[in-house]
Amino acid sequence: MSEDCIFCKIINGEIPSTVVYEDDQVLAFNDIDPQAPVHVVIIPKEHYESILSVPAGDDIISHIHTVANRLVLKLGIADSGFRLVNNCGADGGQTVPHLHYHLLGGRSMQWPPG
Ligand code: DGP
Repeated sequence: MSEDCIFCKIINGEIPSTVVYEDDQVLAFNDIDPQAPVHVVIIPKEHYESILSVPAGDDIISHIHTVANRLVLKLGIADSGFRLVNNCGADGGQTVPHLHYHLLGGRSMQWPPG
């Protein structure tokens, strides 16, 4: 846990969120500013500042992808397609310094992203 981290506060219930999935390693909740009909944020319960902070051999990224697969089925976006995004660092568009993946679906996506 990191004291000033918004996502750590969501994990410990200090900040409310709409949780769509939880297990001992991750929490997934609806984004406060959805960019698509489905926009879920998937985070590890352990505080890593970004993907660069994850130690080699840690299986958290693999687990997040497994959870994303479950969620696309649960949320009905498996057939139409979806996007799983990790923003890393300032130029990557990361605004919350707690590792997270965005799961977006329910509309057609554009490429390249802005
Ligand atoms: P990023 O820009 O990749 O760091 O994405 C951070 C996302 O987190 C952004 O889409 C908005 C979301 N977010 C920030 N604060 C909160 C919050 O308090 N509650 C929820 N549900 N989402 C939040």
